[in-house]
Amino acid sequence: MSSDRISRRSFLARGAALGGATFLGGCDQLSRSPSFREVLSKAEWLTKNVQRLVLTERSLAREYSEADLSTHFKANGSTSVADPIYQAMAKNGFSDFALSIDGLVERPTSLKLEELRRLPSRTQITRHDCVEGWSAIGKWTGAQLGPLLQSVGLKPEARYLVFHCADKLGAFSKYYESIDLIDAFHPQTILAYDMNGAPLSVPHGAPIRLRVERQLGYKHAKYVQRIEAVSSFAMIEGGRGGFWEDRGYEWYAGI
Ligand SMILES: Nc1nc2c(c(=O)[nH]1)N[C@H]1C(S)=C(S)[C@@H](COP(=O)(O)O)O[C@H]1N2
Ligand SMILES: [Mo]
Repeated sequence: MSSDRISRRSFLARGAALGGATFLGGCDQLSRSPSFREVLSKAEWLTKNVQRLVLTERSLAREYSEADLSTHFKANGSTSVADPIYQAMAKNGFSDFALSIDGLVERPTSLKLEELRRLPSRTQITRHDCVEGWSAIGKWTGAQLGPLLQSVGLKPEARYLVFHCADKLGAFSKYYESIDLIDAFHPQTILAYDMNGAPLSVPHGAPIRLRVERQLGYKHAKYVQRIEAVSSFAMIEGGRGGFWEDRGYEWYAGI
């Protein structure tokens, strides 16, 4: 992170020199302007990571109202899990489920669903965009990932979180995904256990799925069993940070 911080500081200094306080204060609005994004994306002195920090660090994905909720929300990718242990847990309403948080953390933790439900939570109505060309608006409630990570304590070497899922997609390997710490600590990044006011159903990823609202659908890992903090995902599965990334999709799938 330190090189990002340094470049961000020099970017901000440059920004201040160019546009002063208005530039910085209007950053969130500007970041939504396509021409502004285009200007930044052409600036040779700005790395891709720094653009992401500056453009999206604090900005929230758009939130909608109850009236905007989709009457049908497609379930996509895996819509069930073959693993018999998972199926037994589903029969018991996931009362035996426990989420593991391990890897580069100070206090490896295992959390029951009821414990997750007692953590600081957030409810948000957002639009889910799938690369396959469909979108749907849903209401999600879940534990905010940031405070949870603070309580387990990330080690200084941690740079990414890997979400290990219970399902296999077709005959292939298990689904997994990863995000960086910018997205991990973003207020809208939650481990969702409710969808549209009811416990998450199996087709939508029960008992918990990730919501990382500024990215495309495939980043929103369903059936999350384990969160692993890592310094690099190069040694995990195909090495590109996700099931679909290993098959050619972008790792950062910004909307
Ligand atoms: N574990 C797991 N997570 C997954 C998938 C999957 O197949 N397995 N599919 C992804 C894709 S491509 C999309 S669009 C969304 C679909 O979420 P939904 O079923 O709630 O619509 O989940 C994502 N997360
Ligand atoms: Mo998707």
